[in-house]
Amino acid sequence: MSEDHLQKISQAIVELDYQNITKIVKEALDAGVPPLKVVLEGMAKGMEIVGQKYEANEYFLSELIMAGEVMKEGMKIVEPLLKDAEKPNLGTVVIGTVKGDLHDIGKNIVATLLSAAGFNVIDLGVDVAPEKFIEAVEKYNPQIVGMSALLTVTMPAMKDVIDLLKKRSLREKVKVIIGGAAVTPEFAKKIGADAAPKDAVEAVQVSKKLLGLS
Ligand code: B1M
Repeated sequence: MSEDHLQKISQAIVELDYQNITKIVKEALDAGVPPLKVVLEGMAKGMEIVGQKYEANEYFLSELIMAGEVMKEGMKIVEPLLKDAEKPNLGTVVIGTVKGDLHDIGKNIVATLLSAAGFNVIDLGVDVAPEKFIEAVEKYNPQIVGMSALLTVTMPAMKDVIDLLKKRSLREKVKVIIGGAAVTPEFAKKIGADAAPKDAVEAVQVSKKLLGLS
């Protein structure tokens, strides 16, 4: 039953069904499908298929843009449900998508779940220059810096941020987590990040672990 709803959600993303995504997501939630499942096993799955179609030249840039809009529309329904009213204060996370990269759907989900878990999240948005990350670290004094990159060509910007943190003697003060479709634990190790959680759920678990909270 839950599988049918998830399949419908994924299909709505693939078919770029902006008109009906709200209704389909609401139906799934009303039927008791957990909000996180709707995001990770419904909408994100659909986005994966959209990416495959783009690679196969079945979809083009306009379809990528539309798929992003459909997912954002669905997220409007789910996001409030992921955020708890009563939260502990686990610390501050500064997060952003690195310079040159405009993909923010995954980063937003990570930010939402971190916030729901009790972190104070400072979201710098997309296309964030290394200097901006540093300014935010100096201003907000976070325990964690999180970076997202979806393009292989923008992944080196993560190293630029870490190098700048080192140069400004800030690296020891923060933990650094990185993520995005092409990011691997090996890459994280190579550039000197602390961890590369594979998804938003793992990002929360890893963040707590890095701070000795679990
Ligand atoms: Co683009 N795009 N895109 N795109 N896009 C990809 C990434 C691509 C893989 C598609 C493909 O070819 N199969 C490909 C990259 C190839 C590569 O470099 N290896 C690509 C390309 C090429 C491009 C353009 C260059 C296309 C062009 O212009 N010709 C262009 C680049 C623009 C730019 O950034 N400068 C471009 C543009 C776009 C849109 C703007 C149209 C749109 C983004 C809309 C938006 O984000 N607001 C878009 C989309 C939608 C995609 C795909 C289809 C879907 C991405 C997505 O939202 N996934 C994508 C294909 C794919 O990824 N398979 C593709 C759903 C999301 C929930 O997953 O972001 O992976 P994801 O996040 C996950 C995990 O990765 C992880 O947790 C998240 C949730 O569980 N995670 C973290 C992410 N960040 C994390 C941070 C953490 C921890 C975990 O800690 C801090």
